[in-house]
Amino acid sequence: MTSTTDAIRHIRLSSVTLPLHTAISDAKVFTGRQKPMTEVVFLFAEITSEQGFEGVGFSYSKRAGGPAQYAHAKEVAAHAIGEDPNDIGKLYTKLLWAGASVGRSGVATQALAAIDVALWDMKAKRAGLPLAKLLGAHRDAVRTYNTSGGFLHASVEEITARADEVLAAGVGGIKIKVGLPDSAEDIRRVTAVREHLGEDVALMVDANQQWDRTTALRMGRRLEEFNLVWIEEPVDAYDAEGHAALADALDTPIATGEMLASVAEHERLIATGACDIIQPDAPRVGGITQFLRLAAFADQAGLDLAPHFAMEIHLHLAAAYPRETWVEHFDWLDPLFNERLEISEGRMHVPDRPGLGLTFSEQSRAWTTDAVEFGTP
Ligand code: SMN
Ligand code: MG
Repeated sequence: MTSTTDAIRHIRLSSVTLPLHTAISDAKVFTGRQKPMTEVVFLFAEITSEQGFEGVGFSYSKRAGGPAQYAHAKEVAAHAIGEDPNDIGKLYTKLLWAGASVGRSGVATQALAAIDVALWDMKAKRAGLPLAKLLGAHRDAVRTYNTSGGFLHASVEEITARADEVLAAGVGGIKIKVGLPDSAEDIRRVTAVREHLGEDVALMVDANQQWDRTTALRMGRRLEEFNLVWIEEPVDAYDAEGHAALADALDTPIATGEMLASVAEHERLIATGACDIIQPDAPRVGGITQFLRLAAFADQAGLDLAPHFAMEIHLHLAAAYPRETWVEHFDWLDPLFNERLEISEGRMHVPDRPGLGLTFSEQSRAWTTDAVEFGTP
């Protein structure tokens, strides 16, 4: 009879830079607030226990923050060596206090997210279950929509061509970016894409915080005719009251949350009735332990859930949410993993493999810029 307790023997942290094929632009770029995005920096965590169980996890940052997440994780990871990997809440708290001086949100907890995800991956593998089933799945497949083809640097022709490809591959919806300096051009693009897709394909738009409240209301009213699944981040991510006013004024559902860096920041969004659909990002809020707390708040408030990015993690979390959800399809991360997620009939299918069902690829090793190890291999 093996002991019911185990111990963390070894942790490997690595910083991995994923290059993007094309420089990516959303509204924040077209209004000069950000440069086009050419890469995403990942913090990988790989954990091994005394009993030989393994867990993998990741966190990430775009444009800046990746090195900081890696640096912070390096400073606190050693405190997990020797601890029982099943005590995920205890470990999150221990590492949080090890770095308490830098707070309980943002980089401080995004650094912990990679370790937290790896511990949940290990726990599900120990149970021989896909993570979604360990958490108590409500479904084996989650509605999925594609974003990676709908950015503002792409022409309408490129967007519709990519949409045809992903819809043929089984994706169930398309999200395109809006928030151009010329709102008439936004409407032209949305009109053209809706006409191309027809009325039966789910279509969402994402303004990436571009509009002020007045512009957002005017654009929201213009967009009502397109029967959109949601309008995403119409105003500043932290303007909960502004989002709430739009949610009250418009028929089209309002979605937001991706930029918020803690559960506490999302709680305020929920308390003000800021959205119909909440879009948390597990790596961004501190990992799966924090995401599950947040999902419980959202469910209690009657919100729909559509987690942001990181489909490899969020597919499991969305499958375990009581209400029908959406998971966001990006093909960007595919080269990092040996496995591919199965998509068909508008849905992404929870892998029938223990844990997240992922292993890091040789390509991810080639894109590794630094690595450090703790404990004994
Ligand atoms: C997004 C994702 C990735 C890069 C830029 C913007 C985004 C989304 O806002 O909703 O996917
Ligand atoms: Mg978005």
